[in-house]
Amino acid sequence: MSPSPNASFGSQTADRSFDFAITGGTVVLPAGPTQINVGIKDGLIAALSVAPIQAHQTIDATGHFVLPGGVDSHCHMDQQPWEGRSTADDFRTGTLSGMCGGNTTVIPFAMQMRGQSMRDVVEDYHLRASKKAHIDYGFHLIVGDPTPEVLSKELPALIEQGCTSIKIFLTYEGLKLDDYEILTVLELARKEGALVMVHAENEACIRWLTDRLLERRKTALRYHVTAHSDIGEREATYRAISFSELIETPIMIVHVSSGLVVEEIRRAQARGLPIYAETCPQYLFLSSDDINTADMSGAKCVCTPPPRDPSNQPAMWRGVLDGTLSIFSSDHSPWNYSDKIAGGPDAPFTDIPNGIPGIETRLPLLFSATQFDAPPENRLTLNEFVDLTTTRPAKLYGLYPRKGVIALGSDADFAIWDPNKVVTIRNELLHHAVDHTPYEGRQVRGWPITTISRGEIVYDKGEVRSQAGRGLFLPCKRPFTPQREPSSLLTG
Ligand code: DUC
Ligand code: ZN
Ligand code: ZN
Repeated sequence: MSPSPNASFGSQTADRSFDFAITGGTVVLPAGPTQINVGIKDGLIAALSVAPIQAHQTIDATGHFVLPGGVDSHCHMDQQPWEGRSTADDFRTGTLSGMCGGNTTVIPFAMQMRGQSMRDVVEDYHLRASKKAHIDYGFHLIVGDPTPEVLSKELPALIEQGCTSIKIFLTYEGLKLDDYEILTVLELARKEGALVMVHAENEACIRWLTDRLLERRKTALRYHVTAHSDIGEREATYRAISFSELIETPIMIVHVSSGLVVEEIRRAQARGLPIYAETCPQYLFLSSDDINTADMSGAKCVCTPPPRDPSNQPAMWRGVLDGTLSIFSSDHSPWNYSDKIAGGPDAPFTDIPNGIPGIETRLPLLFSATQFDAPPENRLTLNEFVDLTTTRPAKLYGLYPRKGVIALGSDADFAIWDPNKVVTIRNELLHHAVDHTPYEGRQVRGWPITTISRGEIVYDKGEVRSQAGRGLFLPCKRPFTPQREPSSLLTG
């Protein structure tokens, strides 16, 4: 396989049985990268053939890699204001940015706070997303108030309608659930075959550390990392694992940031527990050094949990390479820098909104690192790259095989990569509405130059060809078999 530049469009007239063909590329099939042509009809993959394919329109992908369109299963857009401040991306700019970064599917969150009806919240998100999304989307449900009505009526109905994953928080005033509430949500997920995603940080550890740091006037940005200790993250992870074990239902620990937590998850998985885990670019490509700046620019890298000390990174990479961490998503949280530093240069770390943008840079950062930059023993095959970023998220959130794979009958969603394109990441290249990227100035090799969604070229070499509102809501299947019997602790 020796890639050469310039995929180009052409048209053929002989046999018009396919709407569209992708020819000449190295196509990443589940069985491995294969020199094969792809035929598309009615938005679906209709042929995979070494023989030539005739179609109305052909894209020549010679020298390029043809990957399934990325599935970013953790991103925030159009979320309601948080503590009086709003994020920059709505569904229009958030999905546009994802699409230009090689994704064809996103799963953002519909967030319920205390006192809100989950059903009303989701209806509102549907309204906004359906008018603005460029690519297809599902919703995870953030459950901030698991009342009996929500647990017995609203959630079962929403799961039936295709919102089959639930995020819960073990920290944050207004969102965090107590231990009893967590158990009731897990119980519901078991009954319904849904997956619970856990934001695992210990609230009391954060509050105690924050209070003591502020008493000592330790207010600089770097104390954000101290306040959100990895010990507190590990405790909450262990608690969530224990609850999952007690209720006997799988969970997903999201945005794992530290080697301590990876170890805890590995131990649980070694005991045979169905514990899944996700990490994100900020825990592999940023560190606490990026927050510890003399000026406020470190606020660009403040997120929760925070990027850890650089000495932590080898353990994170080990977790990716040995499969303990099975999903790599962006956790795109699009705060503007201007909002992050609105409190002025002396604002304490507690004043900085948590979260960083990254939906468009997620895939190129990992591609470059794992195909070229890492030492050979730390590289991933193309299939492993696709699994982490695309196939496993589609499987675990009930979208496979419609999404996440190049196979007959799947949606014709592709990202065509130029593996030799060298890009210096600059915020002005990106399509989000955020005023910065934490990866400004970083050079990567390999870039998704063309995105195809349901057989439509929506982005090609810098040109946006899609319309806001073309994205479809994706009802997700239940990822697990519903268990009508309660946990064996009650039936044994
Ligand atoms: N949790 C997330 O999932 N994203 C951003 C911030 C947070 O706390
Ligand atoms: Zn979270
Ligand atoms: Zn998030």
